Amino acid sequence: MGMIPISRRTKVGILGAGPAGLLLSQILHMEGIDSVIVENRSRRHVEERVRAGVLEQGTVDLLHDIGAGERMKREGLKHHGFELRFGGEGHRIDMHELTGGRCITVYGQNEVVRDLVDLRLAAGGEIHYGAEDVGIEGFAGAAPKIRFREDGRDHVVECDFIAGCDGFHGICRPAIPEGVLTFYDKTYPFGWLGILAETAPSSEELIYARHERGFALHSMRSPTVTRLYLQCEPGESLDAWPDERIWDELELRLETRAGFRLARGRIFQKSVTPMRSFVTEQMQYGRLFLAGDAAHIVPPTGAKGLNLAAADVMVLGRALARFYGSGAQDGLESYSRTCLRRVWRAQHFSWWMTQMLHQFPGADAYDRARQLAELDNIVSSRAAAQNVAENYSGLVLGE
Ligand code: FAS
Ligand code: PHB
Repeated sequence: MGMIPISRRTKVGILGAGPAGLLLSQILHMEGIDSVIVENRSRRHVEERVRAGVLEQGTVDLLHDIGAGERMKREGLKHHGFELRFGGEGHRIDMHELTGGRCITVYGQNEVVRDLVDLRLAAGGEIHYGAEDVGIEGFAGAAPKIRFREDGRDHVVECDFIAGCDGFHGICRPAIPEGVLTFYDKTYPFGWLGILAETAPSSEELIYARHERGFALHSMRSPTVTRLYLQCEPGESLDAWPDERIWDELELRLETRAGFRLARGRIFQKSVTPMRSFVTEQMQYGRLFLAGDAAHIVPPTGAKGLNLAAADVMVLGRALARFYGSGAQDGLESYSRTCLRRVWRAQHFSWWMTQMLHQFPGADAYDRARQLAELDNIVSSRAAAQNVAENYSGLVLGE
């Protein structure tokens, strides 16, 4: 006879120990609400996965509010502006001045994840890493369950709600019955080849460069590690990009008439990210709530992915706290509507930055001249620059 599953009860069952799942678990903990996280990869894999690097003001404030801001305060790089580079010239967008004091902090997503995992485990938080055969059920009614196997044993987590924080390739969104959700999906005819290199950044701030040869982005992780991206074919093979070719191409695309020099160093991480815009409506079904990449994807040109995940779980955490505090369900019922307003704002901004800065196959001379005119407008109109600065540093949307 099969072993009886190990069963346990919690208020909120969370799938995924990425930024969304960990942030939600800590937000709930601060409200005295119990949760369990089930993650199918190892702790090491999730903590070492290199992804986003830019935190909006709102995300930084949230991390401080939930007690996860100490190391970020010490090691994060606070930036008041960034550069748009095109036609061989650089133009600084002074976010701080244009938004009345908002700025961004450069701090790797994997560092945020590390800080949150340490915080959760120190507070006795329950995270099941390496869970196998993860499944969810009962979320259409009032008895949701998460099932998984761990160390050869079956486990069941009985909960009041399930938070689907399991990313774009997770199981929660597909678990919602066919025909219930509406999907908005756009793929781009290019990807980003990203590298981490052991060299001091060649610029204090980020540089977004539009160049005839293709887009390039200069970012960083610390005073000794530079993060760089260049536009490439969507399914590009890393074999086609030996280090020398990467550096030469980045140097060409980041060139300025003043003779910008790009410092080189040992490349210790390389990856190709496909570019996609995707939205799920609604972001909830019964007692299942989707948050972060499980519900939406943006091209990283606007540095919104991680920040949208944080915004979703701030709304969900507040709604669950209201429910457990007073029984009121209004926050839960309006969760999707509240999140989707910000999601669509970030979708537009990310699409707009992407279409303005990348070379599109099939674009003609008119398209290229229009891109340059759009960029010229941003760097010559205060109102246009203000719009970019507000969206990039993160809108404070009244909810
Ligand atoms: P995540 O995908 O981070 O986390 C989901 C978690 O769920 C993962 O740990 C996964 O292992 C787990 N999971 C999946 N299936 C499961 C299952 N069946 N059971 C249990 N757990 C399961 N954003 C930027 O702003 N800038 C960038 O440069 C950038 N680069 C990116 C590069 C890549 C390759 C990718 C994929 C994304 C990138 N993003 C970037 C976006 C990224 O930062 C996401 O927005 C962010 O990770 C969203 O966090 P989560 O919603 O927590 O999803
Ligand atoms: C990063 O540093 O990884 C980064 C910065 C800005 C972006 C995307 C990625 O828009």
